[in-house]
Amino acid sequence: MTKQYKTLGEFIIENQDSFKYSSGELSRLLNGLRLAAKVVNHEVNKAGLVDILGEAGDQNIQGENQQKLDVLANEKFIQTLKKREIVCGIASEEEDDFISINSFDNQHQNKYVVLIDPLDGSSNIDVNVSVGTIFSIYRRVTPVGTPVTIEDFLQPGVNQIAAGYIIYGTSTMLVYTTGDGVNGFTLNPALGTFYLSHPNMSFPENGNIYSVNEGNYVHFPQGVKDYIKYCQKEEDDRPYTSRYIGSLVSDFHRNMIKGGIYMYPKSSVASEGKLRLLYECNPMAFIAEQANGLASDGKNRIMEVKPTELHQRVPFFCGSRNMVEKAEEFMKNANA
Ligand code: AHM
Ligand code: MG
Repeated sequence: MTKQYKTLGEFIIENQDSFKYSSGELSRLLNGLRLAAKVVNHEVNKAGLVDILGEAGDQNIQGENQQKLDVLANEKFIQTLKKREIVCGIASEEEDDFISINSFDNQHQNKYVVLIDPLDGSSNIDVNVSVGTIFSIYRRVTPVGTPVTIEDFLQPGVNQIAAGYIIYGTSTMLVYTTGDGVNGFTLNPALGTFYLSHPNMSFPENGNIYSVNEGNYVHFPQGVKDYIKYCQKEEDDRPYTSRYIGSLVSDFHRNMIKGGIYMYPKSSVASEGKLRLLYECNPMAFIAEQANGLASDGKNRIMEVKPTELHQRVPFFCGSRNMVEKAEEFMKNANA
């Protein structure tokens, strides 16, 4: 007999009581993200047909303009979230400013803000390599009934009530947490249904994979250079394996399953690194911590960094607990 897997829809409903706030609303919000993920997945899967279907800027057969996939993903997520009367504001890596949402009869009653990186690693699309969507959900801090403000978005990661990612890989998966562990769901494309395939995901405490863009080595702080040399040294269980896809979601996902560390340090050419605190690092940090891993800026817990601007960048070290602690130790010792 074939094993019966739980669907994402069933899982969301079954687990909504464990959520301390208005659970029905969060369920509807997660269902909205699930729907948008399926639409974006459909588009990402067609990416290789771009020469046939047309480049961004061309018109397709219906006379509609073709869009770049990251722009399209941005629109799909925003459209889907706007339709549900749950979200009062959205901030996206693709938008300069946050979007305030309110309908005439709603009077700013919605309680949640969503921060999203609609298609992370999108430079990988042209070469048929995995990309992802990253999302993060907070309760607003300004009073219900008033328009959403920047304060609602500039919250530290510890305030997140849910976060997740979708990986458009050899199979498409949605992985998320509401603060009660991490669960992964794989899409059956024939049925359009996500099934619980990876319950209670967890980083091994130790790993043997390090993921960093070593082309930037000369620009890294001394502590990072020292840690990389440590990873490469022939001693104990080392040298470790180097794996870097250049797509945060994919590198993170592999490291969570196999054990490893992902690093995007600051450097002499990028004083805060590259990754965005609000759209990339905080959600991945929440997932990492819920999966027994760690996320740090090299010294401090990522989720305690107080954001000062929407598109703020931050150095990022994330993954298996012992590996992140070891990297921090090297940075502390080198005082860099
Ligand atoms: P993006 O938001 O412009 O796609 O950039 C984020 C991506 C991450 O997914 C990835 O880990 C990193 O940039 C790769 O950067 P680099 O090419 O500098 O190594
Ligand atoms: Mg990104």
